[in-house]
Amino acid sequence: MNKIFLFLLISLFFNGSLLGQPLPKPSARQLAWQQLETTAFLHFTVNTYTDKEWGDGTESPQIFNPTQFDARKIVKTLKETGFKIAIITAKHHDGFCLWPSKFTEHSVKNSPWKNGQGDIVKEIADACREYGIKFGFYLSPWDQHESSYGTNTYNDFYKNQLKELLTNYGEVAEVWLDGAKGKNAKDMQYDFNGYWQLVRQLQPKAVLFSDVGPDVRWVGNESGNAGQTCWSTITTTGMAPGKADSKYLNTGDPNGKLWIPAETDVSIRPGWFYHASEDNQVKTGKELVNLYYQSVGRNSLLLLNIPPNRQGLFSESDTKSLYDFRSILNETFKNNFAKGSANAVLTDGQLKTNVTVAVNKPIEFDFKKLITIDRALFQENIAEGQRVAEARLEYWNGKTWEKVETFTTIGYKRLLRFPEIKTSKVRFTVLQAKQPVQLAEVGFYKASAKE
Ligand code: FUL
Repeated sequence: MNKIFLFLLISLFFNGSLLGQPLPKPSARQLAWQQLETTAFLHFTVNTYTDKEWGDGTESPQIFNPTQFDARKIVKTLKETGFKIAIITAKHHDGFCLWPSKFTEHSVKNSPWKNGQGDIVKEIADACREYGIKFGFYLSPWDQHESSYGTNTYNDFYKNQLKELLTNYGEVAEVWLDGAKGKNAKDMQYDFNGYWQLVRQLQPKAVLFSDVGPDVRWVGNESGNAGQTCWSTITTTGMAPGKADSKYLNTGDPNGKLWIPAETDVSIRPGWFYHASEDNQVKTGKELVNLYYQSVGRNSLLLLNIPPNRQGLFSESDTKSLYDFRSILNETFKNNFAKGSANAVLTDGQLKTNVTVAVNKPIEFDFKKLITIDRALFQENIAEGQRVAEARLEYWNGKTWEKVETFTTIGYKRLLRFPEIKTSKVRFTVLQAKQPVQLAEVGFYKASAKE
């Protein structure tokens, strides 16, 4: 057999196509993570008591005293408002540990809270298990308290802490590794590969977040805005946590070699930590819904931070916004007009049952009566990679097809918001794609009046 023919045969076998490079695809843990959609961050530490956003490591553990801390109450609220994971700041840049680490005295064990016998991380992890949501933690590599910081020994210290968190608190679904570092921080090389190996070895199901993955990347801003174009693929050559182009992270790269989807972290308040002075700046349910469209609706995930207050509870205003947020979303997405208007696999809620769509071959959705809609949903079967590069939605105005919107990427989920239209049918056309599109889900809705 001639060599070229053999090569073509092998690539056909492995790629299923001769169209080009095989598409990057998510791992099982990435696929499960993407489907969580709304996830919660809990920023809590000595900053809550000093009214700072970044502590400097000199804070006394004596100031940490959340007298009414109630993990079950916090997690119950998250569960009831549709959050699928809670990620707690086990240690922020100030180095104070919310669990009684054996490797430092700078922790809850030297605080008055529960006479030094308490463990915030454990209570959150236990509550997550009780209410059936996933648990994750943030462990800042930058540590302003620990004296070994800036030397190689610090990498061992960090790994020891990581090991405690990975072994003593049950299943961990996400590990959040922040690349942030103050300008005056001592220079040091973090052993990222060593950290990651430990996570893989001790919690193989956990996804690892850092600015540039390996499993999940930063969306490039803290305002809750994924790119209008958002690819789940990037190429990380020359990048590292804290050293990446935020614009590139925001949109991803259609030619990216690795599957590293974007996570949109944003706070319900101006700051990440609780400050009484921001009590009147809590985002409303309606504003949170807008963030949902800008993150989940653009092939990303919403990681919403709700910081516990000094008592150790969510403030009432924050809780109210969470319930409003969920009730608006439930109302908007209750009735899918696509049901019964096309192939049933497009509304069965499953990625793996899908319809293959070729470029420039419209699919029609015939509602058989006039309906009013102002929202649309599209999902690709991302298990086989992200394929749509450009698509168009049109509606029948009684005489001809009129454009609703032309857009770029879909990926796991794309939500469109447009002014109300009355129509009896719409059609969807893929204009550009990397490979034949596996369209998994479609929805047409009339938004809640509360949006
Ligand atoms: C940043 C940190 O510096 C902020 O304090 C916050 O934790 C945010 C989520 O990540 O890099």
